[in-house]
Amino acid sequence: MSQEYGADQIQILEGLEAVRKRPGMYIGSTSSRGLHHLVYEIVDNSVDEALAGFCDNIHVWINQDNSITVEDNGRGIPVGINHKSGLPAVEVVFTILHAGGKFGGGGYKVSGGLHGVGASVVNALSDWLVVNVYTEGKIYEEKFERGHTVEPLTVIGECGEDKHGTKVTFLPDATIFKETQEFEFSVLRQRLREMAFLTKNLRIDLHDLREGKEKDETFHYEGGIKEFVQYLNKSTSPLYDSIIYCEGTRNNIYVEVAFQHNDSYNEISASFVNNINTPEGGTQLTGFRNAITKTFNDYARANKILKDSEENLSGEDIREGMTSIVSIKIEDPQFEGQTKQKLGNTEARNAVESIVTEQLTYFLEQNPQVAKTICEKSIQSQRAREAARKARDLTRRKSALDGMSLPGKLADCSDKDPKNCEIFIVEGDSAGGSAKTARSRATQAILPLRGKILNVEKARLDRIYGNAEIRAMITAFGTGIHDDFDIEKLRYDKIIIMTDADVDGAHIATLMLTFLYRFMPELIKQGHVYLAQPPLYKLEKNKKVWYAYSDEELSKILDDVGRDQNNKIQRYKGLGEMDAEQLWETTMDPESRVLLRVSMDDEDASDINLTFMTLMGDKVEPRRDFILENAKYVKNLDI
Ligand code: TSJ
Repeated sequence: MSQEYGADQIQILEGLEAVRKRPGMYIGSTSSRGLHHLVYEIVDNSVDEALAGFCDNIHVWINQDNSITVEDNGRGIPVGINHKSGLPAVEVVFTILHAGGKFGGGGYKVSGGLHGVGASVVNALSDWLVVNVYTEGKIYEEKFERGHTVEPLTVIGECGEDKHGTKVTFLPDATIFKETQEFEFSVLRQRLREMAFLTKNLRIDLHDLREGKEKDETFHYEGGIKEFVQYLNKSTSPLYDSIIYCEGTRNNIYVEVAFQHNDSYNEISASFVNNINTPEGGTQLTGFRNAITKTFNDYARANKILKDSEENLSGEDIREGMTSIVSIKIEDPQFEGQTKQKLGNTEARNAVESIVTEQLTYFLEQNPQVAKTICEKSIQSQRAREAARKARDLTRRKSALDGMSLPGKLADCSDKDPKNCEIFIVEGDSAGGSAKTARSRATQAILPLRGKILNVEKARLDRIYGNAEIRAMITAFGTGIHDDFDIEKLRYDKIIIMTDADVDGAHIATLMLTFLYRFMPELIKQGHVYLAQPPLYKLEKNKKVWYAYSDEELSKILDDVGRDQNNKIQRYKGLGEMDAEQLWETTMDPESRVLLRVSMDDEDASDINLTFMTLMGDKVEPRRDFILENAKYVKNLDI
């Protein structure tokens, strides 16, 4: 017995050392993303307890010292001795790799992809960690440092018999998370909100206790994913009031879907398995799509909305402008694909398909007005798609015939090696004129665009293809779009969006980014898209000139040169106020300019999808926030 105990101890040490040696293998990375992942790992355990029906409140605190506390009101991690190891079960959870979920058995577990590696990984990557269990009137405590027990499990006090739950506090190890140890409220908020949407009746409270950042937020959605859809559609105009909702259990798979159409032309869909996002979808999504395609076509035929002679509505037509959430809970999820983010269980497809077909058929019969609205919208989409196909075929044939005629407004560069070339997309004809004069002809091309470009979130494909500015960009870049996209054909290494440094400019840049994101996302993913940074101020003093790109920079310069009446300060309201020489010096000259590269990693894609959708609605302010807050811009210093 004691020998066995010793052997287990050695195994424990090896496990935790492995985690510290290769943290990336267990939590993806040691960047900010990995740091936040620690919190999700812990919270997932409490959410499991909620899914099992024993917990309805979770608190998360960001403490003053940047440690994190997570507390739930569940049953408490068992404190009894685990037979195999001779250790208290709670100690096993924190010290043995992959021990999570080994006992207790049954039920749906939040686990898949990177998740579910468990509390021992968080423990191994924490400078220190304290766990408290409240059960049967007693408060238990155990303390760890870098994964090793430093104070064994002991009873440290008493609590009311009614109190029960688990509390974990940990400080991430700064020697592992070298890049940053600082948690971001907004990042935690995003994930915790999602968790609350996906777990009806679970209340999650997030508290920031850090000095100057004190904040509290509660996430509690009795409507669950119905409220999720409402939230995603909040900045659009829904086409009808109801949120269509189906729920049921088949073959031990719990299925929930909710959807609603809005006045945009994009489909927004997110699917989850055991509360884990599956950006690549999988069988559950296939089941959902099959069900709605079949059910709407059957309804439209039966009610003569679609004539016998007319073609079936395609799935795409029905899903145009649809916001949907598919969430299932399954005991043994199988994740497939390169990134293990795609559900493979075929029984999930059958469960979703049959539940949705059954309940949606009933809903449509009960709500003929809503049914008619969706069918008619789908028929319009079908017609627009047909028109778009014709327009697209026409442009394809045209480019094949005349060998791609470049847009008339484009001032192209002379160098034919794309690696050396860049294109400036410039807001307005007058700024475009200055840019054409200023540029370095060999390597810099200029494409001026008139006014605000079309918001592709708000237009159907036929209109998008018909839009002159958008066609100009597509032909100038050379890559084609969507299925035709070929990065090898890219004619410029850098696509630089150059707009005024004001709210309108930021809006135009966002519209441009939206177009690129929807039609040529690879350009962003592969880092070819940049934002130019025109200066905000020009300071002249004693025949010398300084440019400042922010208010802080201006005041720094003023500190240096002194604040007196010899200072001539000009605030640039737009690119048009600069002459060609100034524009070159401050914004275009590769030797002196500052560019921001627009970045997006694959893992972010689904979040960004949701973000775009909520931001491309009718309000201007949130769009601007997108530019300032949500997009990740990497300052590119070596260009
Ligand atoms: F994983 C963890 F240790 F980090 C952690 C676990 C952290 C936090 C904040 C909470 C939890 C947790 C675990 N909350 N609730 C539970 N529940 C159990 O571990 C549990 C309790 C009872 C039984 C049983 O079968 O009686 C089974 C389990 C899994």
